[in-house]
Amino acid sequence: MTVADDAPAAAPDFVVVANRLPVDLRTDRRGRPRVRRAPGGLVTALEPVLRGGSGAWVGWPGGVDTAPAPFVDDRLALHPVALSAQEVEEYYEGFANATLWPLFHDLIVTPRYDRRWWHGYRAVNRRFAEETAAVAADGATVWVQDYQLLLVPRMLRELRPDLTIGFFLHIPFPPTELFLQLPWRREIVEGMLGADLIGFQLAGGADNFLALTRRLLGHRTSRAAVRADRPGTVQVDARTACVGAFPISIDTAAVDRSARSAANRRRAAQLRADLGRPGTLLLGVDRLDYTKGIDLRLHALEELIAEDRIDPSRVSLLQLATPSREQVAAYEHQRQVIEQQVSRLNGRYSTLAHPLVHYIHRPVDRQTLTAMFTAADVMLVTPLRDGMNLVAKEYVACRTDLDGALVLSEFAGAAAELTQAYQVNPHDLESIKDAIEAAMTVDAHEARRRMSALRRTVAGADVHRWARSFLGALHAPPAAD
Ligand code: GDG
Repeated sequence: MTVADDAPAAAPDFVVVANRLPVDLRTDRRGRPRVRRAPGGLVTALEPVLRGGSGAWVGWPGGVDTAPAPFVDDRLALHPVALSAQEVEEYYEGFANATLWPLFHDLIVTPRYDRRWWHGYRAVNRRFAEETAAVAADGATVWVQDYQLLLVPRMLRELRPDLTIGFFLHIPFPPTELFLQLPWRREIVEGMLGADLIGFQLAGGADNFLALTRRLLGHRTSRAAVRADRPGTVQVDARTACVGAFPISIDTAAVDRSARSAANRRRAAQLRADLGRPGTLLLGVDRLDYTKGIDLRLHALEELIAEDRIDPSRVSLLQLATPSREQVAAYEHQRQVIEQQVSRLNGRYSTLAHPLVHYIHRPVDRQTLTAMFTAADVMLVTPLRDGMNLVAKEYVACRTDLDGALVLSEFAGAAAELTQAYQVNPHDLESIKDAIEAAMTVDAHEARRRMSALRRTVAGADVHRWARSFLGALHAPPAAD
């Protein structure tokens, strides 16, 4: 569709605020702006709520300096927030992805504390808050997403005290000792406390946040540790903010359906044939990010081969590493490390008929991804730190045949639920090697037992339940301590 389709009508009573709009903006051959829906987990989860009443989404459309006027796409009102090249550098690449991202992932790389970036971050957060304040209906519900927008809840509350404001953090929330490094720690915590409900993936993150509000701001909090079914509370002046754990998930039924289709089975079989029918197909699917531990699994594979525990002529590793944040230096460095490892492994062990590592550094479509999950014998998810990791859940949802084994880092949020996976400590290379070997050699009965249990977990807690439980808690009065 072209962008100027139609303008939003009534003021929305439910507004999602996220760094990105759920669309890609492009220009067609005649230079006209076009939008293409870019469906992600969040859109799927919120679709019923957004379309049920009058819903809107505020976010950056990507690109610099240009943003179309607000428009409606398939009954969803989209409100683009334009960013200049300098704002992208300071707010997005800088403060969000080179300060907060490494700090919240336990300092895997050293965060940079740059005052210029901080000022850019604050200014862009203010723009998001102002746009949202101008859009939302009287008494509307607003759901702010993730670490790019930590200041928005408070800014929005000051502009529009009539709103009900929820905030959800998709990445881990670090322990107090790490968080306190941040020069602007007070403003960030006060920013988050502007929400009525502050949601984390795990109870551990919620507990870290409660401890921080006590220590840094001296707020009174509920003493009990947060459980999934019982949020904690923080007393912010006369107001009570709730703090809870809401582990995100996937649209399990939809993934299961597409995995079962005859077309997907054909694609998966074709994929294995194209890869030379390896005895065992290992798979990694990640954004190319230093938190994901892609280098660790390559290292583990190299040692397993060197120790004669894996026969390189019988195994293939398919590694999809989608380009991500390429302007940030640490990402460029991680790419070099991974690509050197892939070359070394292939140089040493590939034959003309059988490449050991198939490395793809570009995005693939969802159908291809589903076929990869369906075709792979062992899925490798080895992050050093990860808020949840949806790839692990998607793999499980695709294993309708109950085959396949999941190697999963203890430091991924998903490990709390996926206890039947082969769990590893990613800091311990021997533990990764042992788990890969165990997953490759497990007998069929044990493999099916584990996969059935994993599938029950992922079926029982899908993304619709996640959205319902967050929004339910947002509208429930805080429980007494
Ligand atoms: C953050 C948190 C948390 C990947 N490559 C392609 C592609 N993907 C899809 C995957 C999956 C999604 O992207 C990645 O989600 P993850 O959860 O694995 O990781 P992050 O991007 O780091 O997400 C994370 C999440 O937010 C949600 O709260 O779980 O911890 O870091 O769905 O399948 N999809 C397509 N082509 C690709 O090439 N179509």
